[in-house]
Amino acid sequence: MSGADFTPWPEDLAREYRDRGWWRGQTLGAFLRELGERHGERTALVCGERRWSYRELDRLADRLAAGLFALGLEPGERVVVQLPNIAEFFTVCFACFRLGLIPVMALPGHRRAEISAFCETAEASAYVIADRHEGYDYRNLARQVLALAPSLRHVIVVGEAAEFTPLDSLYAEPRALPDPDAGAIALLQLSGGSTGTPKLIPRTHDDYLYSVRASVDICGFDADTVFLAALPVAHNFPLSSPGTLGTLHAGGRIVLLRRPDPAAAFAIITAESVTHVALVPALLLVWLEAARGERPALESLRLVQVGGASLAPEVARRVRPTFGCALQQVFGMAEGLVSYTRLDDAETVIVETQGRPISPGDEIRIVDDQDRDVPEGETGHLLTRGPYTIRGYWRADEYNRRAFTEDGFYRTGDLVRRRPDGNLQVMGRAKDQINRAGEKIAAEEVERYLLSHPLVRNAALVSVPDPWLGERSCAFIELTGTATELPARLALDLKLHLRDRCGLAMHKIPDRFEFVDHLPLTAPGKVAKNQLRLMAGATKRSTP
Ligand code: OOB
Repeated sequence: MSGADFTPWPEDLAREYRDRGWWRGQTLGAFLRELGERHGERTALVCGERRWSYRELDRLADRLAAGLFALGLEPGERVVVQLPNIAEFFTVCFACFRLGLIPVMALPGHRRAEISAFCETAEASAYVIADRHEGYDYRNLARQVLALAPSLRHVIVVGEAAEFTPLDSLYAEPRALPDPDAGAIALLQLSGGSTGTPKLIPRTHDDYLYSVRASVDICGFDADTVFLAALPVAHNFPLSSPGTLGTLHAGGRIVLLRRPDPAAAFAIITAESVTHVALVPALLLVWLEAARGERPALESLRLVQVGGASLAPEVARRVRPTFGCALQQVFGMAEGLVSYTRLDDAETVIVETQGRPISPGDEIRIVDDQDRDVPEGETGHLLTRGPYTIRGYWRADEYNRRAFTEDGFYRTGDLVRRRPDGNLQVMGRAKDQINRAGEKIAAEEVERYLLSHPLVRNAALVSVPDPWLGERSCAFIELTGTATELPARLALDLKLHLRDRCGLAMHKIPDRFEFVDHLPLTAPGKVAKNQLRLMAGATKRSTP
């Protein structure tokens, strides 16, 4: 693999991480093998009516790895995996890990723009989808993506495959396959990003498994854990913090939820005696609201983890009385660093802070705009490096020079302060991103697509506070002289442009449009986004 695919940790640090037992030289494929042997007939996974034991999961991964090998896919090749919360997500990922194929963790909401960008950046050889999910036909998406991604040789479908390869046809007689190198890339996570094109995050077997094992210890997952996967399983939080992989490591049981609406969630929590669940604040709010008045019988719940976006203390305080269980705040990023409040922390710490990093090897710096450390307790930019934080994005040499310091610290783009008790508090964000219900939107990406509309001369996307989603997006548009339509008509036209012509995921379509004669500029001539945020807060909505 070329140096640009993956920036390695310096050799002396890598040695230290191994010496301290953090990196154990185990691949994710071997991890499942060990679990299959240790937990055999215990239930690993519940998906609707299906219940798979650890042994079955292990065996299915072997059979699918053999089938992918027979298709001609070779170690190191990339596979874009876009599946809802179904059991096949795990057979596909573990089959990839066994074979040394690298899954790219796409989310169900991604559409042509995102998937074709992942295929192009990763030079993906295969794309795995479900036939339909939530009324959307992914085979149509695959047809569009195929036309744009010359590297794609296979589209593999869970369910009705149409002209593509049915996943079920690939289960073959297991064959001996060489175990990949544990220091190699296991998977490519997606960055929330702040640039025009999505960035891919190379995570190695060694570093990813370390974060999973250490998270299990911190979060108290054990063989009695029944983890409800309510968020999209490919996301780093429900996958590894400790998430589904942590549940497997602990010998517990994963329960997959296809749609996280509270009625379905509460029913399955009761039916399966769910003990742990990971939520984003927006989803927590919906669940809290649904549980209002009549407290649902959720006696089995022991821990609700909340992360991905800022959780207001007044909302955090409602968790214990409403659900009768503990809360844990999780501040993490797909690039690596994860910070947890601890289970035995005082209630005020759990409610008011985002906790402490996983590892003694996590290095944290809080700095000003010139990269100088701010005085203890003050707010600054969070920089981090450590045994499970990447040193560079996948094939992004130029961007890496900005996103990392010379000595390898990742610039998170988050503004934090550290309290005297050592707990971090997220105070805001310096990166040009909108955090909409935990889904990250890179402003520049949406602006680029808006600018491709013939009536748009300039565009800027900013966040607006929202009581339910945390943040909504508002697009400020400077029109070319020729536009004569009414604002509502123009807004609709722009939405359709983004969705249909650009093929952008729905969560990136601006929630609101404002049309202005001129975008305000700062002295150096950049769009004054702070001013736009104030304007967005002050103006009434011009379009529904
Ligand atoms: C998680 O990962 P990503 O990659 O989707 O997003 C990372 C960003 C952080 O840099 C921060 O801006 C924001 O999401 N964030 C939070 C937060 N947790 C994440 N902002 C405020 N409070 C929090 N608790 O979102 C992620 C990955 C692993 C575990 C948990 C979350």
